[in-house]
Amino acid sequence: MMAIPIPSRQLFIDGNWREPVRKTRIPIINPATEQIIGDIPAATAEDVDIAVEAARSALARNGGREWASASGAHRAKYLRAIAVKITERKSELAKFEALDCGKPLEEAAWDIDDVAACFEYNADLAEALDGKQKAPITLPMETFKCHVLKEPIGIVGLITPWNYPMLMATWKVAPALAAGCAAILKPSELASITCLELGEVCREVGLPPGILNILTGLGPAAGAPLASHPHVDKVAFTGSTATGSKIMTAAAQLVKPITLELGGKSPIVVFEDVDIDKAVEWTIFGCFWTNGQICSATSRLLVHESIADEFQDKLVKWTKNIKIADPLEEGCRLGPVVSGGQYEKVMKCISTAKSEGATILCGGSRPQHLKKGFFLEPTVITDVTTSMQIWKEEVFGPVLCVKTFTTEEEAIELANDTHYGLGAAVISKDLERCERMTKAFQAGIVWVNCSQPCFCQAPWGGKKRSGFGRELGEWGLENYMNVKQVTQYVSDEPW
Ligand code: TXE
Repeated sequence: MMAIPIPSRQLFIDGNWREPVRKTRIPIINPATEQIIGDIPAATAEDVDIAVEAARSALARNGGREWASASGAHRAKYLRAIAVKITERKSELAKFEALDCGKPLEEAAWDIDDVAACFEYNADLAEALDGKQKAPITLPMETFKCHVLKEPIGIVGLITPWNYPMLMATWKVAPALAAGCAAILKPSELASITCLELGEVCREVGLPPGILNILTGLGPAAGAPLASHPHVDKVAFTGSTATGSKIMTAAAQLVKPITLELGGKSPIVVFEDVDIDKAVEWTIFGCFWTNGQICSATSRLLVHESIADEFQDKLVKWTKNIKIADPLEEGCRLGPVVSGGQYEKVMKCISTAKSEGATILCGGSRPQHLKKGFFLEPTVITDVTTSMQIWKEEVFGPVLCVKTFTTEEEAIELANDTHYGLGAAVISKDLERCERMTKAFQAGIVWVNCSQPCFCQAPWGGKKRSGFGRELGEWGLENYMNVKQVTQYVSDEPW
């Protein structure tokens, strides 16, 4: 495949490209080759101040009529134009994504489709918002009339991770803009190329300057000052639980609303009545898709003991057949993990599991045929106990741990034996049982007879240490709006 040049961009502030105040840049490393393929600007607190000022001016222009208090239909036009441009550039953006974070090109192309669909969907929501304003509320006294106004929250800081770089940014940017907010996006320093291209798309469609600003850079240097900025009215974050906790601490100082989408250690429970082939397929997809780097990956398999041997044999056989290759290579199903640091982290999780007494059924090493790049084999681990780190902690790599169960009650107990609560899956032909499991799972998302499908119409988010708040669907838009109660005294009689 032909090499494609990575555009050299600056920070996107006030509708234009602007060099960071400290003029420093961060290299982009292709995780499949370990080569430097470009660089991104490194923003610091000074750039955050400039971007926040641009956002404030943008919201104040023409008394707010240009954006925040314009109609939803007006804002929707920009969102639709962004979706069109992204679709036009789909194959190039997908390649950037594959080069930057190592996901197979085919998966990256699905992501770009989802990005465009999410902008379109939020355009629909923005239009519908106009008809929902001034919704009357029935009061018990006729002397008063009451209605509700939905207003944009203001300036929002959006801090996003590297596993779905453009899509995770879009989950936040699209509803924030639909609601009428001005946004400052801080993508992950490990994968920022497509987020910067979103800036170029916004410039091309003529989005009013300052409505979306994009600051690439390191977490503590660029993300932290954004989260704690007094003029940033809300922060939405997706990333690790440790960083989410820091953001919550900073937000607490200013009583700033936040939404957090954090890590997970989601279970997939497979009962004895399943079609084993299909269940193995969902198990593999649920854990190894996007190289296992998904917050909702169903990385703890609970399989009924009566089918465990047959299930495990197939699982191992099929896992060994997964094609590991450069993400741009035809037929690649598993690329490298995102960085050297992530590679070390995953390898350490595997060696700790071994030292704690678990058994590696397959994988656990670097694939022999790939000498460069942060590649690791998809790994299945058994003989796992509930006190082991591999059972408890998020690995964020292609690593599945397996345990058996005998009763439904035991399955529920094991499934919920985690301080996370993002996703959970159940595979069974007994739909009543699936319904019982659905209610029992302590998770924000439940998959029945599947794992991982995600639609921009349906709410996404977790409980426990996986965070709080919901993205996507109408819930995603609500994240970026305040509800204002308006009560009017309408009687001529004295009160
Ligand atoms: O995450 P961070 P990292 C998990 C996964 C992974 C681990 C570390 O287990 O191995 O996190 O990955 C920004 N103030 N997930 O280090 O630090 C950072 O620049 C403000 C799960 O990449 O959480 C980036 O933009 N911002 C996850 C974003 O936070 C800060 C996806 C996420 O980075 C900051 C990614 C600070 N002090 C990793 N420090 C998921 N749930 O999908 C960092 N950042």
